[in-house]
Amino acid sequence: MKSNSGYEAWLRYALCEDTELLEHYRECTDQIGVQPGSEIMITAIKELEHGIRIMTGSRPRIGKDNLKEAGILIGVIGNMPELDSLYNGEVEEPLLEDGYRIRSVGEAGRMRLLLTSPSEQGILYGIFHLLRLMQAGQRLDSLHVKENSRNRLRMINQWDNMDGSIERGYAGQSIFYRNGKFVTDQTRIRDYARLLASVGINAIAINNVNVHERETLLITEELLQEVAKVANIFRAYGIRIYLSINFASPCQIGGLETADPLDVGVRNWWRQQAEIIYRHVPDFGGFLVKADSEFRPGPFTYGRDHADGANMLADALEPHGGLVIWRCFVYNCLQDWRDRKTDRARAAYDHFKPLDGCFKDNVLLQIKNGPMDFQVREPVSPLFGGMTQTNQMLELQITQEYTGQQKHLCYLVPQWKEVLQFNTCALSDDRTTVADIASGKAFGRPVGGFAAVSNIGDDINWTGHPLAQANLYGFGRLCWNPGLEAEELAREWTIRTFGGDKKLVDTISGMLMESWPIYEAYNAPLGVGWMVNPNHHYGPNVDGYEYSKWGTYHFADCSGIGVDRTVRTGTGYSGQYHSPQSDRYESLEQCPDELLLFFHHVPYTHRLQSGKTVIQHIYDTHFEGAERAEGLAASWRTAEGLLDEGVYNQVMEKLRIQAEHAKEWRDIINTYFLRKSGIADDKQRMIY
Ligand code: GCW
Repeated sequence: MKSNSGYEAWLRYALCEDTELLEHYRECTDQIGVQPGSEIMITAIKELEHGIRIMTGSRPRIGKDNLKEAGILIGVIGNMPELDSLYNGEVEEPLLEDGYRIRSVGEAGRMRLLLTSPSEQGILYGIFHLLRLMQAGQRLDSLHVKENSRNRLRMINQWDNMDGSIERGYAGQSIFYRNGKFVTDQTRIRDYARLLASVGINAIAINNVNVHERETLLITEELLQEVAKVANIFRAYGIRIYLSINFASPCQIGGLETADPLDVGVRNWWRQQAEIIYRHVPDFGGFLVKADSEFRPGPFTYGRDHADGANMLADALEPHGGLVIWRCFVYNCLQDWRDRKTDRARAAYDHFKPLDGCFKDNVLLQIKNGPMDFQVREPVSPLFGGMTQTNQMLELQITQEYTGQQKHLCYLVPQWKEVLQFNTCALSDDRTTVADIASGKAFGRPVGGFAAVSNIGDDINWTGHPLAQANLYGFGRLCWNPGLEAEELAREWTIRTFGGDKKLVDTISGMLMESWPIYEAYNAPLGVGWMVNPNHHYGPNVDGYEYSKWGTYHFADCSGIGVDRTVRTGTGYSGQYHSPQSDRYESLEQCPDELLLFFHHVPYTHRLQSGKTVIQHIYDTHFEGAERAEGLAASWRTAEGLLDEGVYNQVMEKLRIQAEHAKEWRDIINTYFLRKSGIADDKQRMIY
């Protein structure tokens, strides 16, 4: 078995072991006809050649002179008459710009494969699709593939700092920066671009949204040449560069007295800055902005609102086709823990709902999946469905800040699927889901998409935990098609990374699929969140955030627990949803068990819909969660010998740590609630 450092991730090709299939692949791929193209087409053909050479063991002949005998014809629609003539012009839904078709045409013995798209970018995605099929051992003689992405923006956010650190990073240092400079050897950046393009990502913000002093200079001549070099690398893979900007730049680096978005001097400064940026990076994507949030500067300093701020930047970028992606993570981060009126969960909606329709068409609001901050479980942000005249993007977190920090296995795709499928009930029709709102489809917006905070660093396997790669993979595939199922993606990633051994694929995809429920079971109960150690957010600390300024409370006392967010007697947060969702959350009887403590303060003896009391649910889930974490290690043992020993041992060690730590979660949370409530565990299990 080839040694597997994890570096190749899911683009790990291996010689096809099925002789008949190998013969079939060789027949199809030995002659490939392509039209010459630009750098993305060159990238695409290089990828195709690389994959075919390894999976068939022979180098395909690729060129423009063999179109007659070629088994595969690849070209942009209109650039290759041979290819266009072979399409019998069936009337189909048109291909979007980066969509693609793969068709098997002709009769047995003389099958040909046609791969076409309106753009070279679509050809690149089509080629990665074809290679994915070959990795999965699919025959190529009856393909009828037509793919259009559901999202125009499919974006990664790097929270990388130029000193080489990564905020909330758990996989080593940044692959982009060291000691205030861009790294000189950019091989890893290219390999990262390749991985991202292979799952359809087409945009990346390359610096932390908390823009510190050095990173503020990324939009200046001093660093733009370096930015341009990185932009060139990503451009070859169809990925556009964005920069997180510091709203106070006009003061900090522009020598102005103010950063007031309505000040003419400030507006001109940003316009000039945009000119400079686009001279270096002609296809620069735009700005990602965290403003008036967690001590970052913003329009509030000048008594302006966030539409003033975003639109000022949008004016500067508009002549160049740039976008402003403005984050909605805005809340009072100096709350007094005694104050029961201020509710952090309400903040984003209270700030932005009144501004619906006030943003320019090249502004998108980037909204975290939940109102708090990437907890193991949160309700969907009511901003989705709350705003119908504003471009939006969904922000997810792939890096596992609150979900085990790549020490614990936690496959997040099932969580993301729940978010994407959530019906906001914003329109009378039956489904106004987060997926359709974020993509722009629900309200006919000109632009939309998904973004996520990356989980990679310079660890050789990119993500620290070898199996955490499945989260980066799953995010990219869901950006392209939110309809893909979590289990299908788990299996797809496993096969491409570890090969197709059925027992191995069943084991790993099974572990991935149960890992989020297991993690949730031993974590904060019933959606209340925040029972973590302050600052680093790792490990159990039930009162870690109970007296903090961050609005992160559970209000547990001797008789009950939970946050009353009802309209009737609480903070009124549940009223930010459309009916019937608002009624469901408002009602003690109808509120889903898994979110009960997010919306209600209840006695420990309150009976859940499951029939259990809250306190017994806490004990049962924490004992069960720790047991099932132990079970992950047992499952993994059955994979020994079926994959690279180094990877096997690395994952085994992570699972051992996780099982130990799950016990810590179990015992600390159970002990806390036994002592607080005085209510014994029905099953008299060991609690300290
Ligand atoms: O997730 C939290 C993190 C911060 C992060 C912030 C944000 C980049 O604790 O590290 O800052 O929210 O999303 O801006």
